[in-house]
Amino acid sequence: MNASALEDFSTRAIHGAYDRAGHQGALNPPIYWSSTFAFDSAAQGAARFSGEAAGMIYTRVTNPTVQTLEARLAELEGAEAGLAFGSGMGAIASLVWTLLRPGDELLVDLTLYGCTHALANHVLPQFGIAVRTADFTRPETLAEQLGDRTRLVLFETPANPNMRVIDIEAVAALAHRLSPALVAVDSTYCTPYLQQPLALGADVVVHSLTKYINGHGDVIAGALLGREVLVQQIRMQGLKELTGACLSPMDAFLVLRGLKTLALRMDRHCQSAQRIAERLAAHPAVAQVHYPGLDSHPQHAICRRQMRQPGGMLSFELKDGLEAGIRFIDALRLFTRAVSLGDAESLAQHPASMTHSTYTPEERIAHQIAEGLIRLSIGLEDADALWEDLDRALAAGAARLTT
Ligand code: 4LM
Repeated sequence: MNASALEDFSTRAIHGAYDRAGHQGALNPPIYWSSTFAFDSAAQGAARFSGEAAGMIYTRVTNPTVQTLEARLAELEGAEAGLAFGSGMGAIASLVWTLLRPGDELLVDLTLYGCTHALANHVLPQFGIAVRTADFTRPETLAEQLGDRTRLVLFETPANPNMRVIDIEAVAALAHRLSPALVAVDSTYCTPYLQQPLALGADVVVHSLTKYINGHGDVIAGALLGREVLVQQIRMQGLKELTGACLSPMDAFLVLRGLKTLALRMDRHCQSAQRIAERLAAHPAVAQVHYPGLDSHPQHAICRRQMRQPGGMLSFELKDGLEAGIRFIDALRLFTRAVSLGDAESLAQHPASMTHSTYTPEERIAHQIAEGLIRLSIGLEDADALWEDLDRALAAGAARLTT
């Protein structure tokens, strides 16, 4: 959290991987609004296809604006290479379809974003891929789930929506010792500003750029960062042939624009989330607050070690349970009732019936997603105004019970 690291991050987020000299001095990377690119000769086209010559082919594979975003993200994440996608799910699907074959095993944490959970636990088994689940907050329980057939280990930290924090270094070391698996971390909640999984031993980082990295609620996008050879394999199989989930040049431009203010925005999200988490934890109607910046969080020490700050997301449960929670959500005025996260606008949603409705009720119990859990994405509005809204909605949630 020192000042020079912050400055260095912001400088790279604003200037990284873009040379104005090649673009007539344009301050911002131009939007290359073209689906295809001309070859000077048949031989040049063939050489680009075979990989012998660099250069553009077709925007599903690469595009100069998208390439600038990929290179800038790689620089920020400390990766050899990056690959952008049309959504976070596009990135995750391209990763798993490239790496996994029938007979392979995927090991995932208990808690994943609802659609990642559905892909792993409901879809992949239909294609002969065995999916194992473990509680990654207890790395000692992972050993029995890892073996020669484990090809990929995938987890989020902090996990959506219950904010469990996973020790990346411990899990990566164990996975590499006991299996040939690649370790992939979905770092969407953190962005490279708060957490650097590759430096802690992970092989791949995935992001939904839709969230904090774009930050303005106007783009759906994803990315994957890792070693050059792996990224190229996923580009030419997962992205080009399996999912086709490419990012549009306009959306790449918007994400590059959002990236410029990422550090500033994250500082504000984190500061406000910490204040709100503390006030919620002290409120008599609240049973439990899940925020890694609180001393009471079970992985508070790991958060302090692994994250620059504890992030802008939190979730909580009310003493009066689900019905009070629904009344609370309906009473909000400044918070927007919506899924997604990381926008300027504060958002509130009910995971069990919304983002995590892909889990069966039995799975939600087994995977530690409480029916009454409420998730907040703390935006960039004034923190006191946000608290006023929450405080009033908490009173409204409780009031109905007594009448
Ligand atoms: C949400 N999340 O939680 P795209 N990884 C994580 C996520 O939270 C998400 C994705 C990947 C939510 C969306 C509605 C940790 C999404 C998927 O939405 O495909 O960019 O990212 O509210």
